[in-house]
Amino acid sequence: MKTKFAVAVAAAIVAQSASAQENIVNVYNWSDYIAEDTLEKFTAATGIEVNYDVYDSNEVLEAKMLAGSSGYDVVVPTSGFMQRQIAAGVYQPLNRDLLPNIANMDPDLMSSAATYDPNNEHSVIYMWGTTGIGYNTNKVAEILGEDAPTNSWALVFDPANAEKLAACGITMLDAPTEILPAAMNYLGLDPESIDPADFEAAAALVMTVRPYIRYFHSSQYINDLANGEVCVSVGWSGDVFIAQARASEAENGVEIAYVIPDEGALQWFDMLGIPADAPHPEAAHAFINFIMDAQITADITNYVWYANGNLASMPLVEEDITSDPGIFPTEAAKARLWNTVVYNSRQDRSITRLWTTILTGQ
Ligand code: SPD
Repeated sequence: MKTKFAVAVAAAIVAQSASAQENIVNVYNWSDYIAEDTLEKFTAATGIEVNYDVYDSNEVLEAKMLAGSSGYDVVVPTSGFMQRQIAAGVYQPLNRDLLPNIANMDPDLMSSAATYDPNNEHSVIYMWGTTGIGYNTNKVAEILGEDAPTNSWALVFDPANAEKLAACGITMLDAPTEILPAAMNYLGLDPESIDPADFEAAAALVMTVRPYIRYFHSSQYINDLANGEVCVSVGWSGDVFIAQARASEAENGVEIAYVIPDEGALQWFDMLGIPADAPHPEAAHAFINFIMDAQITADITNYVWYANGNLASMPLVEEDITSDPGIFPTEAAKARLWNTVVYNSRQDRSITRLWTTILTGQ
């Protein structure tokens, strides 16, 4: 037994030092969420090669994290999801000695994020944003008139509007923990409610507009909005602005706007974390430290149109981004934002069950 154990330990040490010698970092991030040259610049600065994969759903990331042995060194969960993954032991504490650029982070935003990760022990903010409505200004005005309720969730949750907009294409994120709270908010319920009756009421509302929704998907809408294939998307702030920029580059006459509805919207933080079993933790720290460089973060915000948590980067962010209330909400809008809720497994099962019914339309 002793010999077998010794052999296993020796093999583990060899494997560990082999992987430590690999100058690689395996990064798993949201799609459309990094500047064109960030990875190249990281490799040039550190000599570390990056393997980069993307996802567009917290549920997909969570399944991989909870299964373990993902092989990823850096991942980017949203705060509420991250909290329960931390509780499940999925992330390792960050070594701040390896993260000198953490001094660039905005203390107020980091303290908001600490609600989900006390003392920011396992994570730092990557980007943050809101979940609101992207729409094709001309098509919506053509169909609903100049008085279209573009500042309200009624645009998508009132069946009379949704029915009229169905032909030009309504889409929603495939993100139950974002769509159901928005529906609760529209119904006058607390969007942070964990009452199963409120989940049911929200799902029932979504079912009333379900026949008019072209699809539920969390990344396809960027190009579809940009090329006029769809006209209204419940989507993430930066992604709608990316659609706007793509339409403008294409000079196709499509004009896209993003709105945080007057009733309010979800505000979320996407966090950089290192899985407990990351094969290259030092390279992971080097990557996170590099991202927290003021210029690097500013370059990302300037490219993906998401707000970041890096105070030192703000003077380097383009003025048309810092002054856009869809990206940096006004104080009045901020007062109407709600937060991601950390659902327990029972609540999560009930949400998943309702969402399956919505997706299948039955
Ligand atoms: N294209 C990048 C999208 C990032 C969205 N983050 C998810 C936030 C979930 N609340």
